[in-house]
Amino acid sequence: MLMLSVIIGISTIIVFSVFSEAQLEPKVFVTHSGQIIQTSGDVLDPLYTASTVEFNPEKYLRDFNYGRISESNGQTIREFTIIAEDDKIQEISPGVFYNVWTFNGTVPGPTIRATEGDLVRIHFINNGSKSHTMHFHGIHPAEMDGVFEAVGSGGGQFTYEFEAGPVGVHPYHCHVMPLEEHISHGLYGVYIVDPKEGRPSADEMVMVLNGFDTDFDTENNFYAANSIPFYYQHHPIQIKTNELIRIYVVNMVEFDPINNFHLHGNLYNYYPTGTSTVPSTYTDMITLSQTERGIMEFKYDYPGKYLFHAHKVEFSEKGWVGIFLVNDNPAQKSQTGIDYEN
Ligand SMILES: [Cu+2]
Repeated sequence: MLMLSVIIGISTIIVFSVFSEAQLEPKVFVTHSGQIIQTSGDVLDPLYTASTVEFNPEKYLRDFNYGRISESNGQTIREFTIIAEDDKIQEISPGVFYNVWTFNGTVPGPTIRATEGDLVRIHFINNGSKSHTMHFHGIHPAEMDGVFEAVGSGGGQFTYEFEAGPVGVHPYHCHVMPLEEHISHGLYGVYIVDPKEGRPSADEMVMVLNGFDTDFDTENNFYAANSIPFYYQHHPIQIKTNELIRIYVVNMVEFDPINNFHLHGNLYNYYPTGTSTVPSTYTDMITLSQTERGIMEFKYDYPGKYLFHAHKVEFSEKGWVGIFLVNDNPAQKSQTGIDYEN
């Protein structure tokens, strides 16, 4: 008994002393742009922090935010309040905790959606410990670009206001230097501009391709569609045969020059940036550099389980892989004429 207590006591001291040193030690690294970054060495203990992020990729997938709507002189106004924070912890993979920087508490931030010509007004509040901004891709005045007007930490505010356009799918992200630090920690999201006449009805979803460098060596340790590695492999996305699927896909992976999207058992129409109503290609594989994005449209003829993943195999083996579970849709017969119900 005494022996056991001594062993437990010694191992506790060893484990916890190692643990505390690792937490307290600041780390210096050089970014790809040559900037030198020092981590604070602050103790952000996931077991005791109140700000642990619980992110639900299932909810995020089909969650579109249309803002608070009003009207002025016939123009629709959509207002959003976006709060930046940089002190949250997220369990990226079982047992791997990472300091995420968030817009409205999640990585990615909320999907902002408007129709071309609407007035988009973003009430931005920076509750972080560093300066942050919101830089939207799209067309807007220079002072709304979120680059030269850094919004100060601890409650700084800025109102971004611009007319929604052009039609398509665009990223938004913080644009404070060093950019790769602010982006790789998670300050990004998706901004969709719908055409006035709308698009054909579809089962719509958003996929942000992202990665996490959890050991600060400027290489990603995990990759995902929507932040949690392997999530949609373990929780397949339920869709139906012969139903139009529309995916707004945005690549936000930092550090790696390319990413890609391969779909199994099918091909998709691809609209780069979503700006044209005519697809540029019909394929099962696209390659995207950072912030490249587009709209994918497809239907499945046959029910069953189909993988989708990066065809950069390293990325798929580190988490960027998922499954579509195609359920038979009794309301419609397959184009092949086979009725799967019978
Ligand atoms: Cu920032």
